Amino acid sequence: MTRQHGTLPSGLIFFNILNSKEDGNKRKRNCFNLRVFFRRNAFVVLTLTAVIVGVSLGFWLRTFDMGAQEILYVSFPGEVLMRVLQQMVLPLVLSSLIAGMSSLEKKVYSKIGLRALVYYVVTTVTAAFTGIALAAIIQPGKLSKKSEMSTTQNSDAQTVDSFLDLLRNMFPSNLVEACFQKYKTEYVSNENKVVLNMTEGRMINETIAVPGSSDGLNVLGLLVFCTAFGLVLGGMGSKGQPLRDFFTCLNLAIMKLINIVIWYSPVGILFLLAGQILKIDNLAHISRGVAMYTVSVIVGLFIHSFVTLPLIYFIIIRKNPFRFMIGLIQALTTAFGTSSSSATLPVTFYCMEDNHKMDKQVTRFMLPVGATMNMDGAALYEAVAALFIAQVNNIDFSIGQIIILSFIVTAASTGAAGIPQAGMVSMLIVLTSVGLPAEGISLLMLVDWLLDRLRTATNVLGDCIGVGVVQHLSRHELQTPAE
Ligand code: 7O9
Repeated sequence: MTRQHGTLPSGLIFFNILNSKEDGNKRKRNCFNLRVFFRRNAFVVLTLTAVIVGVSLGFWLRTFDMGAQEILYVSFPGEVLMRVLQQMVLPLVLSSLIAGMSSLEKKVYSKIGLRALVYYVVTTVTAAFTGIALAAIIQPGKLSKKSEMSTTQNSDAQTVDSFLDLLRNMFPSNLVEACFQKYKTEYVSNENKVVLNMTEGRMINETIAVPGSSDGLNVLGLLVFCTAFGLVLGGMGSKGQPLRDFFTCLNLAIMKLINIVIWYSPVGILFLLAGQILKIDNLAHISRGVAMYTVSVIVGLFIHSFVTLPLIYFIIIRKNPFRFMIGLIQALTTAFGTSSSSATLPVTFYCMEDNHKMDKQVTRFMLPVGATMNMDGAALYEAVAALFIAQVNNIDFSIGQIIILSFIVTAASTGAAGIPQAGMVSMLIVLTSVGLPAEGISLLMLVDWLLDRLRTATNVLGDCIGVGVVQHLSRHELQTPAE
């Protein structure tokens, strides 16, 4: 039987409690359900309380004028949460992708893959256009003075190199290294070669590109390898069974571990937020332009999360999208607390598989891929940011340029995880590609701590709704539920 989804279990349970005409058996089940109901909701209430207490604690502690060292101590319990969550990511991604890809029929995974791809492209492009429309309507950049900007350097060559880095990272030369390092082109000045700059008539040192690396999981490389490996394993029939069992078992064990460590997340989120509030510089320094830009992004993320995505969910599944979203509260608050969709991935898995009983065959493939490549919030943010910088510099965009911008923003957000130090670089790529000055990024950095949190929550929501939609569309093919 296909699994039902889209209905929060606690919602069903609540309905059952109200129904008094039931036989003994059902009543017994209700007693059990009541306990589950309180357990689940206690967790959600705890997580939401953590956000409120964390922010309040932060503002209260601000009155004490703390130094950097003290702020570090306040955030420490949050740091532990980040470490624990990030620790789960590697085994989770490996096992879920290999177990997921190897358990599916060839025909099924190609259909799921295609549907996921269409969903990702459609939602990301919609997000980009939402951002473009808002920036055009609100025009935040018209309020800002150009003098507020400082310069950052970037050249076309660096944009090309970032793209090549993305491809290099897709094919890591060493899998063990891919677990902790990405390839990154670095630039050193070539001492032997000093060239004469003809236009300005002065001598400059030429920089050359050399291979380098940056710390962090090379998730794109692992994604490509695990998908290929899983597919091959799936095609091996009974010979591949031991390894399939191994990865399925690893995945189940990791999920059990996540079910335990997740209880620490309210504490971690509380202190992460308190620490963040302490770190904020004086808000009075933010100019009106930047404030309007922040508002544009927030309104855009709000529209995408509460109108566009729920509408897509409703049109396809015909169920209440907000009820679905209630089951995702833990994942969304964790995304807000950690501002990282990869660190949130364990919690996302928990919400989708435990709260919503989604088909593991879909989650195992779509959640890691979604966390890496589907970033609606980032696309929206980058679109608003690019237009904001264009407005600050009095550059008008034609319709053609706007369409190009939407494509570039979609591509940049999709590839972000493959580029080292992505946040900034991805934004720089967008700016240089549409011919905007790369200055002014420092202006955007002022409010990035808030916008990053919000867009991460949107990114995670987009991934989850995608799983719901793709599972619904693939329900006839997914007849045999995975363990
Ligand atoms: C936001 F799949 C995983 F979990 F293994 C995974 C691991 C690493 C997935 C993604 C990554 C990763 O490196 N992601 C990444 C994301 C790297 C650089 C930048 C970004 C973009 O981040 C978002 C944003 O800034 O808009 C946001 N903070 O969703 O995490």
